[in-house]
This record gives sequence, C-alpha cells and structure tokens, in this order.
Amino acid sequence: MNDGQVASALQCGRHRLDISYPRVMGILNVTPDSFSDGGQHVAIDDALRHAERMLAEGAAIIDVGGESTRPGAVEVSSQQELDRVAPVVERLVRELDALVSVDTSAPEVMREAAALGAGMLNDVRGLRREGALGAAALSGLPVCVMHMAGEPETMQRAPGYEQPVEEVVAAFLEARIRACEAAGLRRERLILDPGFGFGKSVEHNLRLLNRMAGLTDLGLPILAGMSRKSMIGKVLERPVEERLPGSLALAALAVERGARILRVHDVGPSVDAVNMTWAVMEEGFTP
Ligand code: 7PJ
Repeated sequence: MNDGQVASALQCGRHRLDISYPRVMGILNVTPDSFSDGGQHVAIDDALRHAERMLAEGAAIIDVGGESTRPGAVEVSSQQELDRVAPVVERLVRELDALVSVDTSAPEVMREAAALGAGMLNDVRGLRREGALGAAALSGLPVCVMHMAGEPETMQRAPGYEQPVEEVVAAFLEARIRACEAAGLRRERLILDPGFGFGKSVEHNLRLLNRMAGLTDLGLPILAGMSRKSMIGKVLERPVEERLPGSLALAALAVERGARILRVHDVGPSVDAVNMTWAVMEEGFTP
C-alpha cells in the first residue's frame, strides 16, 4: 500500500537523487544519425563534451540512448546498442561522476549498464522484452517504466484507443507495477512515464498531459518527455529546431501536473522553466 506520497529521493547506485523538487534529465543520443563524421572516437568525445555542458546547466541525470525509438525507426541488435552505449557510459561515470540513465529495452544492455556504473534504467517498452524484468530486478537500480502502444516502427500509423487514453495508460502502468513486483523489483524503485508520442496522436498527447495528475494516485514519481516532439510541431507548425518555446511550455505544465523528472534536450532553459514553475507551486522555492 502507499499513502499517495511520492518518495523524496531515489537511490541510484552510488548517487542519491533528490526528487523533492522537479529534476531535469538531459538527453544524450549515441545513435549513428547523431554521431559526428569523425568516427567513433570523435563521436564519444563530442558526446562527453555535450554531457559536461548539460551537467553544468543543471541536469541531474544524463540519459544515454543507443537505439533510435523515433517513429518509423527499425530495431537494432543489443550488441550494436552495447557498442554505442558502453564506452560513453563508462567515461561519463569515470570522468564526470555523472548519474547516468541508460535508455534501453535489452536485458544484455541493462546488465552491462549496471556493471559500468549507470544509476538508472529507462525502458520505453516498460520491461516487456523477454528477460528484461529479471535483468532490471537484478540491477538494483531505479527503472523508468513507460507506456508505448505498439512498436516504434509502426506505432504512429493510426494510433487508436478503445478507452480514454489516460485510462489505458494508467491501467497499463498498474499492470507493469504488478509484473515488476512479481519479478522481485520493488515498487519503490519504479518511475512511471505516460510515454508522450509513443503510439499516440496529437489529440491523445494533449489529453494525456492535461489529465496526467491522475497518475500521481499511484504514488510513484512521474517522468515526462515531450522535448521537441512532433506534438509541438503539429500544434505550432514548427520544425524540430524551432520547438524550444513549445517544449518549455509543456515542461512547465508537466511539473504543474505532477512530473518530478523532465527528459529534455535543452537543459539550461528547461531548468529555469521548471524551477520557476515550482517556485509558484511552492510559493518560495529557490534553486
Ligand atoms: C522518451 C524516452 C520519453 C522516456 C524517448 C524522443 C524519443 N524515454 N525516450 N520517455 N522518448 N522515459 O526523445 O523524441 O518520452 S526517445
């Protein structure tokens, strides 16, 4: 049972993450389309510099992803994912002492991430892959469990829901909490994510954000990721490089509706937006 109160901190390996106020997670993509032209070593150096900047701007977590889960993306093998992610995780931990989250659905990648010193796992498939529940349970790390309808390759073709989307998402997350507990992953280690843009139309996304506060009834921290997503592009008719104002508006609203971790590309501006929102909600918070 829980009393509806969200924990004020998460033990993330060696790091203790204070979530008594909303925190920002900076996105670090290490997919080939995000690699620079100079080969893998240059790419890793670039990734590290980018992470360093995000930490300086106030990111509490660096989310490293080696599998593109953008709409239409095809699956990669877990070996490919490991080859991309492992060297970056290793250096982020050793050189920057960063709290690293690894965005993966692959049990092998989860195990290796934990061994390399990552502090959090982030699975857009909600630990539904064969072996993922067990690997996540054994890691001892907090895990973000996200709702996704379908698979990235096909999920945006014609998203449809028989019930209101917020009810489908809440029921899915409740079922995943039970599956995690059955696998020995205690609910105190879970973070919930409604999965904006994953098998959802723009109308679904807007409705889901508007009603997201309902998810706080489950008593677990909520992570929201809407940074630069197509819902902003569709509403404002902006290309991806012009979505910062829209992203900040959505981050502020997500905080107001209960999010404690915001997954973003533009860390500095997001930290300000989130802190300002929290200052209003708490009438006096100073970062
Ligand atoms: C999310 C994610 C999200 C979590 C991506 C993109 C697509 N992980 N990974 N939540 N989105 N937890 O950033 O546009 O919303 S990849």
